[in-house]
Amino acid sequence: MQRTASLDETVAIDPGTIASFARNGHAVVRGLASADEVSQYAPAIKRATSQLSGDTRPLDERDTYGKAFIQSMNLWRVDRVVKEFVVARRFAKVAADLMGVSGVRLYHDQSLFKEPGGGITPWHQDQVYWPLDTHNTITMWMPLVDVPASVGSVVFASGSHRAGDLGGAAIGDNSQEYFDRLVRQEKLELVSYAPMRAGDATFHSGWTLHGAPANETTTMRSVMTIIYFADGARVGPIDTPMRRDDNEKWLQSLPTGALAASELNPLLWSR
Ligand SMILES: O=C(O)CCC(=O)C(=O)O
Repeated sequence: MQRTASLDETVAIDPGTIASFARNGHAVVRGLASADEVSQYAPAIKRATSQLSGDTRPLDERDTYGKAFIQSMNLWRVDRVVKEFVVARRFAKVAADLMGVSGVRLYHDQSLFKEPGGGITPWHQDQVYWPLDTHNTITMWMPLVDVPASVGSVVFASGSHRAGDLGGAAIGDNSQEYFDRLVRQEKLELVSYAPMRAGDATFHSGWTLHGAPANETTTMRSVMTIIYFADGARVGPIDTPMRRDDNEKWLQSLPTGALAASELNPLLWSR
């Protein structure tokens, strides 16, 4: 299909959204891509997701994390149409504007397809996985299909990013139990932006506590995400097996202290 969309055309984000992101650690930008633009990229994202998806077991043979979604990563490396979507200046500029930084690099992309009957996404904080020495990290989460309130769309704990590492460790049954208790004890405010239209996008900070309910519908919740960090950030401590694994996969094993700017981390937006 000849693509007419130009995801390099940028949009302005209103100051209220930027302030809300700083305060809460999450925000929504409705209509960041049009339905027409999404339809020009979704087929390639779906194909690459199938190509890269490792776990082909039926849902009932997977653990809690495995049931949450089909997860495929760095799709931009296998498909040039997906690459256009992932390196889009429009998305990267919003990421930079929300964090208030002058440039952003790619950490990695990932598609998260919550299957019909797929389970909860356990509570977690992304940055426990990331060996980056900055708090200026952000994920764009964009559904490729309309997501009604009955499908698992992300729930964010407002303000949780300000505390940094809350101690819940890796995503799974333990993090779910740990953070469920924390949410109740601390009476954290929970926010979801459902329902969402294809092309709406949420953004959350690397330390924002989040999870998602199960998908109790018969429709696949197809979502594409892009993770960015502030240009100039350095590789942080590689102090856990998870961070070692991430360092090898997304930062080409750069050592602690090096500029986080490997071949896999192109500069996607700079003022
Ligand atoms: O899509 C989901 O269910 C969870 C998303 C998520 O954890 C993330 O994008 O960091």
